Amino acid sequence: MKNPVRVAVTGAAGQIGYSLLFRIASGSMLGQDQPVILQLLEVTPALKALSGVVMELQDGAFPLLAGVVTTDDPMVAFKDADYALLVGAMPRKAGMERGDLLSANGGIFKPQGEALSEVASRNVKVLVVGNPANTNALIAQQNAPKLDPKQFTAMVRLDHNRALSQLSAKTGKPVGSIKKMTIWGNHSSTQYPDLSQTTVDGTPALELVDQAWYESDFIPTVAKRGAAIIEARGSSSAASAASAAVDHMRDWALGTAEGDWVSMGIPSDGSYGVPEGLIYGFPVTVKNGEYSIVQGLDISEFSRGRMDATAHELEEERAAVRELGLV
Ligand code: NAX
Repeated sequence: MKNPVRVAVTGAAGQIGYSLLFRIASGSMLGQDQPVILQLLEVTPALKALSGVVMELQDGAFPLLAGVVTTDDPMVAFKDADYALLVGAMPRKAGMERGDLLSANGGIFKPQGEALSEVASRNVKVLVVGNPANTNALIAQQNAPKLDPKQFTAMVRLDHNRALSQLSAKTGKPVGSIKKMTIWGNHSSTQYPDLSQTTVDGTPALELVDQAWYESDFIPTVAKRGAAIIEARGSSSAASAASAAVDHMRDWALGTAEGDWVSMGIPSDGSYGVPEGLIYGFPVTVKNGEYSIVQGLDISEFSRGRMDATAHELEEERAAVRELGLV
């Protein structure tokens, strides 16, 4: 058995936390030979609810769960953390302008970035789930000068998984037969779920579906799936979001499958003409805990337009948080 690693989770008493913590404790994220110490951060009023979640974690009797810390102090939650999943965020409320939303989230992600910079493991892998995830990741990253910017990522994996399942349903082929799916850009309605490289049982996906379905059905269904779930369930996606977070971290820690790739929101290095520094969804492979952008893909005119539109939205968000002095 390996030595335990420390996994920090923020917003741990929330909906996503309620699924996520149990998946991490069970070994789904880091493997069945990897004990974990959970370091859970919540706002002070939610600590009581969190203590109930901790009782349930204890009652799970997970052999890999080597300890649980609960706190309302980021400096405690992130101390020596090897992995940090930043789930807690300020949701958009009715009538809230984007500037208000970004400013409220700046109040969360700036101090969390600073705390990670000071006390986390020097190799910490950070995943931001809380929305607006890409720009929250940028805020945390820009306030963590002692860490490598590449250590900060945002979650587009739920969109990636939604795209796999939509294509699977359309073609009648299992999800496992689908390779090389990509979500480019922002985790928002401007995201671009790209089938141009995707294969189903080795056949190009775009030979199996028509362009009209791709443009008018597939892309909007994936991009608006979150709203459809709120409409049906009365609350936003939680278990599927937790599952996607587990997938993202597992692949980052343990590597991607040969001959395939996954989508991660990562700092752009300028690849594919994406403005440098934006936290943007790219196709990536992972080896030895390091991700690399898949290079050399042909970008059609259709793809170019979609990729630029979502980049433009992220540039606007970046300009807004710059103006607020958050980055
Ligand atoms: P909940 O409102 O159920 O839980 C959020 C929790 O975060 C609450 O318990 C709250 O007390 C806590 N929190 C707030 N500020 C905090 C702080 N400064 N430090 C620590 N904890 C804090 O939301 P939930 O459904 O769990 O969703 C969490 C976030 O994930 C939201 O921002 C949501 O929009 C986002 N999502 C992101 C997705 C993605 O694909 N990137 C998909 C699912 C989800 O919508």
